[in-house]
Amino acid sequence: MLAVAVFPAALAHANLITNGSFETPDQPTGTWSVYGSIPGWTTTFGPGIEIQDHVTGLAYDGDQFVELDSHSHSGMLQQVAVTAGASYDLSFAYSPRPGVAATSTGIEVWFDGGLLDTIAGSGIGLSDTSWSVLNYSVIPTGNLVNLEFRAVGTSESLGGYIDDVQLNGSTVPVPGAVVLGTLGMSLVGWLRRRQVL
Ligand SMILES: [Ca+2]
Ligand SMILES: [Ca+2]
Repeated sequence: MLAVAVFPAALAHANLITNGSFETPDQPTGTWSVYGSIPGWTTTFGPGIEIQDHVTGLAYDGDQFVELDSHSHSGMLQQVAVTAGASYDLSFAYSPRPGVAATSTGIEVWFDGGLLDTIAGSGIGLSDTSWSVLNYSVIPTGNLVNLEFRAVGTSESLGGYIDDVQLNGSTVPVPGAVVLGTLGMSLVGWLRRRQVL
């Protein structure tokens, strides 16, 4: 019984997202490409997943990140094995593309079939990326959950950037949690510790 008690605690800190930093496939430095799929992620609509490596701004983690307004608006999805009803911390880094207005840098975050958040920061006046880390507390309803990012706003091949996507088991109980049933989503007291706008 001791092993049962200890093992889940160790697992709770493991990031469940595959290739959340978008470091594979290895994109040559100074180049970008649009992919139909990459390890861990598949295209849900649009021309595909753009990976940049030192093209227009530095990554938050490692060398590479994703811009989902690739040739035009696209979406990408990862299915993650989780425990239904357990609490998880979802986080990722977001930056507007330098020089691009907030009307064109929107990113929607969909979790468990529901819209979790919409983010759009202004890149006007930026000479490099300006990353913000966003955090949410989520409770999946099933044992296989969909996490999807979608480009929104003006579709013209310039948009918001994402990097370092993580889903970690939460060890912190959520007091007074209210489960929202809309759109089949269970979302408990999502937290945004830093506003982008
Ligand atoms: Ca990265
Ligand atoms: Ca755009």
